Amino acid sequence: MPTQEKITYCGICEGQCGIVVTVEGGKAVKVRPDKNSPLSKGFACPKGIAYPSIAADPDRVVEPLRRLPSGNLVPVTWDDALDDIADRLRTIIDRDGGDSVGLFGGHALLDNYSGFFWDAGMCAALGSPHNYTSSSVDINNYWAIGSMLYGHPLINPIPDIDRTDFLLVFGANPLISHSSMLTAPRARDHFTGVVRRGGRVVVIDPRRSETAAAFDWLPIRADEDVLLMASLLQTIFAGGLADQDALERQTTDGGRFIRDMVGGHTPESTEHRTGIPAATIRALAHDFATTPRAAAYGRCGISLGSAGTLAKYLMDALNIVTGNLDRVGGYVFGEEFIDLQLITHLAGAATYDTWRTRVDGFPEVLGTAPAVSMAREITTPGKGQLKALIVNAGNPAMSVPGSGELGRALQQLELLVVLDVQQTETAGYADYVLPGVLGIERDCLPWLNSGHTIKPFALWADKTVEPPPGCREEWWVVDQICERLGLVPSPFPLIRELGETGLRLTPQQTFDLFLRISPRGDLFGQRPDGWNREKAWQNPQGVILEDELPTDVLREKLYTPDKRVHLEQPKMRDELVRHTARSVNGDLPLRLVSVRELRTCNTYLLNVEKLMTGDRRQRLRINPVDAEAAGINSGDMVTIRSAEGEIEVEALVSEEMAAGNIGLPQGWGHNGGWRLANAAGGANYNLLTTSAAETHDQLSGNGHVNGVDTAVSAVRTPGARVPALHEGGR
Ligand SMILES: Nc1nc2c(c(=O)[nH]1)N[C@H]1C(S)=C(S)[C@@H](COP(=O)(O)OP(=O)(O)OC[C@H]3O[C@@H](n4cnc5c(=O)[nH]c(N)nc54)[C@H](O)[C@@H]3O)O[C@H]1N2
Ligand SMILES: Nc1nc2c(c(=O)[nH]1)N[C@H]1C(S)=C(S)[C@@H](COP(=O)(O)OP(=O)(O)OC[C@H]3O[C@@H](n4cnc5c(=O)[nH]c(N)nc54)[C@H](O)[C@@H]3O)O[C@H]1N2
Ligand code: SF4
Ligand SMILES: [Mo]
Repeated sequence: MPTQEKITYCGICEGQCGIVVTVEGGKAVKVRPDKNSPLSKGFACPKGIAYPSIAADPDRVVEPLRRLPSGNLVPVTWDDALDDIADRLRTIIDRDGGDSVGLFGGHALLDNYSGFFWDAGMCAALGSPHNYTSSSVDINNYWAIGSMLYGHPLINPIPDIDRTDFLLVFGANPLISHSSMLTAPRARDHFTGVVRRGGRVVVIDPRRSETAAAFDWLPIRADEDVLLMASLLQTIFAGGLADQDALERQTTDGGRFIRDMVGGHTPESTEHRTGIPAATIRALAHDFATTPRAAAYGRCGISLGSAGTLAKYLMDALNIVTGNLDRVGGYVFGEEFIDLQLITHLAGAATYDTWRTRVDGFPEVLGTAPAVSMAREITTPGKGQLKALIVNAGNPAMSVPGSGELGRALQQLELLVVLDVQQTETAGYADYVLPGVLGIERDCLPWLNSGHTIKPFALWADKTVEPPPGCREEWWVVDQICERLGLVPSPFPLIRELGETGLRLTPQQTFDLFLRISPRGDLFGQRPDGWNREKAWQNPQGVILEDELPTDVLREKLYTPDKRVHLEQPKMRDELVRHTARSVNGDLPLRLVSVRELRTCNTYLLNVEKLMTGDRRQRLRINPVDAEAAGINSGDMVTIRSAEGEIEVEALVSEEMAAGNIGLPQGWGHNGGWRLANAAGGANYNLLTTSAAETHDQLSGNGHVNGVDTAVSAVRTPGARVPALHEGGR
């Protein structure tokens, strides 16, 4: 077989970097950044470059595995696995109903539209509310606000980063994460571009993150952003700095509700909570409101807090109240390549709070339920108790708050099927581990990112290499199980009905159809310049469709019936009251936040030798003042204690943390079937978080993992230390 170079993009994170894959003997042997990619222009990070090593990982699952009563996993044929899984599901469904079966879709479905929609489709076909995604420990509060304010969950305005003069960043670290819910390939260039043009970037973060260090850092006490935001808004209203014209034009109530809601939250009343002096808050409010082109942007620092929906609401309100919504250099609406907003709207799938979850009464978000409830859905008897679960491209046993409780609950399931490329901690509880494929081994479509990409962008790329012979695409696996159960897996009722007549569309056919009927589509030849799948695949680098995102398009973009933004949200007032009442826990005085690292993605990639070179250990960052108070030095083993549990980790005393806050990388402390990851040591962050419903974001059920109350003390047993990386490794 000749050596070939094939173009695609990397979908490991939202950076969407164009890559060139060298294929030799049917295997990916090298990946390099694609200089000709219109948006990423020759950038890719070490994770994307490591794709061949990820694909060739010696621990990779390459054939279906079944658990024996002895606990060992043994290889089985696909037919045997699928038949047995379907038989066992059939027994459960016949006895307890379709609502006793569920799915969990993880972060690795980001570039995997087929996997994501087939998961959602199986739940819809079963009539099951047990449709869980990692988005519920991530961004479900963004979707909730999309629905409340703009009439559609998938509407998420983004900062017009290339034209703004003031970017206010709440809890995001794009220099490491490569940006999230704002797809800006070469993120660093776009963020630093603001300053190069003479503008300002202020980063609000309890940690002097890589991004905070590159710009103006404003330290805050973790999980108190909503009080800062309320005070910024209060100052803006009280100082007559609100853009009243814009408010009257764009919103239903001219901003009166929010003005009243924040009225009592003067900077003086919140400074003791946020740790930010009132004078600083006033100056920031003034600067933000008087810069003609300004935008506020935030990510996991706020959405993984205890009141993420309120935080996103207040952040959007900052943009709206200052007249920056839908204006050049402000907070603008993206454009999807495939118009999933329209399609989900027409299909009745663009929902929020149309039903509540059984055990916790959380509102559904886009038809999904929160992962923090999963453990209780498994253990709470009654109609709708979760008895069987398929986990697709996620590792909830580590990623979901309250890992300890969830791990115990997963063992109670009658059937757990894990579709992954590795034997993860979740796979450790599974009856079946089925081998999925990697992004370069299937066709990829940035279905989720498309609507918040910095420019309208056409992208859908074919696979570049065949997967190992025993591996199967995730949608195919779900489809095969459904076929055996007589189900058509689609969240779209029309497609389900079509399937029931015998015409089962593949993901490619379904999304080709969606593309062709989208505004950019070819309407089956009626718009000869329009797009279809074939044309997209002929342009695997992607095509910039417009140089800029449009502005002054509010009425076209909104899905609210009156075409105005609904800032009047009484639930927000209740949330602000709830949050304001949160007291500082004297026994657990330090707020714990997560640290994301360049060479891991959430809980995986610690098994890739190439990414584990150098001094890679999990270390707890602690400010010198807090370290001294606890008698801790760098290199000491320390105990972190929360209301939920304790873990032991190594300390790193560093001024990168603002006093009162500690920072720990998540996704360490492995004990699955991945040898190098296990040998990397460390402890699971989410043993400190809880699944208790009342601690999470009430309006979306989104998990609370940032700003958790903790205490740190020196480990009493001297000599304890984390094992070095290669000890006991392969
Ligand atoms: N404490 C704490 N917890 C957090 C976070 C935090 O910051 N702190 N972050 C949260 C966020 S933002 C997220 S998104 C979630 C992530 O939560 P999860 O999605 O549960 O975790 P990941 O580690 O991303 O799991 C991805 C899994 O997919 C597998 N995989 C990778 N590529 C493929 C593929 O192509 N096909 C298949 N089938 N499998 C694949 C990997 O081996 C891995 O097991 O975690 C959340 N949890
Ligand atoms: N290298 C790498 N890239 C990734 C990932 C990865 O694991 N590794 N994961 C991907 C995923 S799934 C996602 S969702 C994105 C996330 O993308 P980002 O949100 O940009 O990444 P985080 O590192 O979670 O950034 C959150 C920041 O908020 C800060 N923070 C924590 N608590 C608070 C708080 O209470 N208030 C404020 N103001 N700040 C706070 C943290 O210190 C951190 O700097 O990254 C993606 N990209
Ligand atoms: S930045 Fe994200 S998309 Fe780009 S190569 Fe790295 S992991 Fe892949
Ligand atoms: Mo995420």
